[in-house]
Amino acid sequence: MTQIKAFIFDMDGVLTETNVQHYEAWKILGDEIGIEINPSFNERLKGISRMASLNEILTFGGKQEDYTQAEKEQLATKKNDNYVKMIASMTPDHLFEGVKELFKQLKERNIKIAIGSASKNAPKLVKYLGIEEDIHYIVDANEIEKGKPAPDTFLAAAQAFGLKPEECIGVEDATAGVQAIKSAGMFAIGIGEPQVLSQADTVYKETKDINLEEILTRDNVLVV
Ligand code: B16
Ligand code: MG
Repeated sequence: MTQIKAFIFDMDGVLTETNVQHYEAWKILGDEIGIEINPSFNERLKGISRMASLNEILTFGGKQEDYTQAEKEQLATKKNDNYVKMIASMTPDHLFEGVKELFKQLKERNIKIAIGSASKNAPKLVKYLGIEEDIHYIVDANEIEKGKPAPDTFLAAAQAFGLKPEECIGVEDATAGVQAIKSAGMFAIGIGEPQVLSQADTVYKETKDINLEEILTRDNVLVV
């Protein structure tokens, strides 16, 4: 029996939705470099880093060899500048339903709360969403060498709290993210469709559906 001491939440698709803005910003960049992306292709970009997303787009357009690393950095910065402008209008109203209540339940149980997002803009989003005071630790995506599906993002949060992976639960909406949680050796809560997130230990359709009692009383995760 392991006592759960921390929850590590992904941001996009778990606490709020920034997928629309990411897509819009990539679409603008794609149009500029002659690669037309569509919503179905965009699904591949969920949960992966900015540079990994750009590489996916370039490969999709058959232009993976056309740019130097320095040029790619410039393209990624251009996309990010647009994205940052787009999310600047976000407010606490954009926080998904049920998140505040879940945070409250976790706090009552002295369970720490971390953000384990692939986004380098996570601190900005935490501020816009008005949840700064609820979050004990934000993983700095700039410091993560191997992004999701590698376990590093989730392990960084556990390490910051001085906890073992089995004392942490990760929450993710992307397959790459669920893979990251599982390879970190943590219990994985998926948000979305069970068929898509088949590697997760349990899946809820939306964040508001998470039943903390149900999770913490499972045989493999028991709060004592
Ligand atoms: P940035 P998450 C991810 O957020 C997004 O799902 C993904 O589309 C994006 O490329 C990535 O953050 C990096 O974001 O460009 O802001 O650093 O789901 O890991 O919270
Ligand atoms: Mg996500």
